[in-house]
Amino acid sequence: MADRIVLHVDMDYFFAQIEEREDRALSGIPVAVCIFSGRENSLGAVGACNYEARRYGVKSGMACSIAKKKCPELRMIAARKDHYLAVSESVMETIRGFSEQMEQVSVDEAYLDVSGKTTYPALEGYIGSLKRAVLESQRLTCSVGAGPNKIIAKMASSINKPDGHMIVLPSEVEGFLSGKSASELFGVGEKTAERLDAMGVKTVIDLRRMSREELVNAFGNAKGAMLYWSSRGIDDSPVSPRKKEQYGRLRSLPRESPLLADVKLAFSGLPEDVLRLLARDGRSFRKITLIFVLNDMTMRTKTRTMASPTSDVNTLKKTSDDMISEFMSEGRIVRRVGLSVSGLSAPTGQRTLFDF
Ligand code: TTP
Ligand code: MG
Ligand code: MG
Repeated sequence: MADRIVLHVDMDYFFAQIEEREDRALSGIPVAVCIFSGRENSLGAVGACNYEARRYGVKSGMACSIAKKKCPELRMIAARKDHYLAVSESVMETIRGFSEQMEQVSVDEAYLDVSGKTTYPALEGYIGSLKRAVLESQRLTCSVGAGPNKIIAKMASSINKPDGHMIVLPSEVEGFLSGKSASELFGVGEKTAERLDAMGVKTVIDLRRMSREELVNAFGNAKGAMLYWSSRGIDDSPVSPRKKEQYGRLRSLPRESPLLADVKLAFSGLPEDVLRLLARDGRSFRKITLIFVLNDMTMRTKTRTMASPTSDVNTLKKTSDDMISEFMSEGRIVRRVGLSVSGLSAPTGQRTLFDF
């Protein structure tokens, strides 16, 4: 079988980069997006921070109070989760254009199997086009790792971050892994790394000296086998598309406009389009998100959650209409408008508008 080509795409400092994109005053200064647990008086934790903040030792997961101590001039911004999810959806749509064999694995990363789309000699150019497409359509940078399987692609994508890429050819896999410590190997978390360390296994090369039986005895069947194969760079797990978590569509206005009527006209038909996709997969939704791209290319979102799941077109049209009117009353100039539904479940009733 010919070698596969798998890409792992990961957005750079994702939540913080979105904030930076939408507020020019943030570029060049240390920025962190803080996530609050929702409990009253709870102290937030850093969800994302830009590379300027990282120079001061600020990291994801760190308490915001500690981050502020490490970097007193840190600009802290409260997370806008729904907005990041809407941006994530647009990013994933762009990436999907490079291969339908795509598996989204988190809000900001996805694997793509591009074996039929390009070749190793042409891969540099292919990755360049993908990165350019994301930059041009979203004004965001990402980093890409490429190799013959998911493990190698994932490990490669973080090496030249931010806005970088790394290709590991099939012939280079062995050398690529040989320089790594065991804790850098995909699938080795903190606990596993500690246990390996206690067994005298510090590097991937040490790990390769362990027999499969020894690893299975220490870590159980699944994990033991995984460590055995991944230390050799072998992984045949497929890139498998998952069921969608949201359905959406965006549309451009013929020209940017401050008028409610123009936005409503551009929006017309979107609820039917989105529900048709939903009905095809036999699902219903609870959450409606409207997306507005403004004249300065910044993006705004509005979200409303229904009391119960629905797939009714009139409910979706009426609610969206109210949300658009509310948004346009704030005096915005809009270039693109979009709709996305999420909070998906199986359908509530048998008949919908699309059952004919
Ligand atoms: P990551 O891809 O892990 O990190 P990142 O995109 O911020 O930075 P990098 O350039 O190193 O890829 O996570 C993606 C987003 O997920 C991140 O922007 C915010 C969110 N997140 C949290 O909310 N909490 C966390 O602890 C982590 C790790 C991420
Ligand atoms: Mg990222
Ligand atoms: Mg990520």
